[in-house]
Amino acid sequence: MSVSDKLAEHIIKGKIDEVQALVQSTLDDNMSPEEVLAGLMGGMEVVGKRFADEDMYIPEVMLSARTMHAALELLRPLLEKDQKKMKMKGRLLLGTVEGDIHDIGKSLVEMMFTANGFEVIDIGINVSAAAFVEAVKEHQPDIVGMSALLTNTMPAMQQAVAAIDEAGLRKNGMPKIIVGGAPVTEEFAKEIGADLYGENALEGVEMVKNAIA
Ligand code: B12
Repeated sequence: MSVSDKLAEHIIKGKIDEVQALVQSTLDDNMSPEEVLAGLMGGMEVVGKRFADEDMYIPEVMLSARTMHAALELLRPLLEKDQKKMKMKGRLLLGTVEGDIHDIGKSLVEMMFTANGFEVIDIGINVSAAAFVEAVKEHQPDIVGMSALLTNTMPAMQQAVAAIDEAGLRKNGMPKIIVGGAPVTEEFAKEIGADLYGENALEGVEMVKNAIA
């Protein structure tokens, strides 16, 4: 079994200690953090499929999610290591929208933006439209990022975008609003008045870099 497959298997089986030990040893063996991440993501993909097929249930999926977070924490310092040398590119305010508690994708977005020289303010999960508005007032971000993983929380994303506009907080095209998450599409992003859409965390970084360059 390849190292990537073993990493994936630990995620699927929710083996926190084992995944941390393996991540550490593969990094010590000079496997790149990006390759390790790809192996871990492979595991989450299988979890997603098994969940959909009712081959895995919520408690097991939660354990896999916790395992993924534990593994990501080990990658964080490596992915973010060059960040201090960079001039800050902008401030991203990031949250998962109201009704939604999925946060693994958001964590990746947070890490990728930090790794690329952005300051990230993560306001967590289940963030209401009003809480987004308050946070925009408080932190004055250059970019607002919203994540939604459930089809039925996509309207909350629309409400958050509308609330920011209604509060008069998006003037002259700033802050840029970027949305993402498995059910979100570029078309939906346009429809709700978001500026940008990223299919994944890295694409999100590229979209934002181009938009605020
Ligand atoms: C893990 C998981 C859970 C965990 C979450 C734990 C946690 N801490 O996050 C738990 C068990 C709690 C959970 C609960 C539920 N879940 Co769930 N869950 C998943 C699962 C298996 C994986 C999600 C994940 O972490 N993927 C890995 C990450 C890396 O991917 P990602 O989040 O998509 O992020 C990537 C991109 O989307 C993007 N991205 C994400 N956000 C953003 C934001 C920006 C700005 C940008 C640019 C990019 C971006 O970048 C990331 C990659 O780089 C998915 C299956 C799937 N295929 O997605 C189901 C899934 C999302 N869940 C689902 C459901 C139905 C539920 C529940 C309603 C189940 C229930 N009956 O209670 C509850 C809802 C709870 C709630 N209110 O939110 C459905 C949603 C169906 C739908 N379309 O509405 C899915 C698709 C499973 C399925 N096939 O049925 N879930």
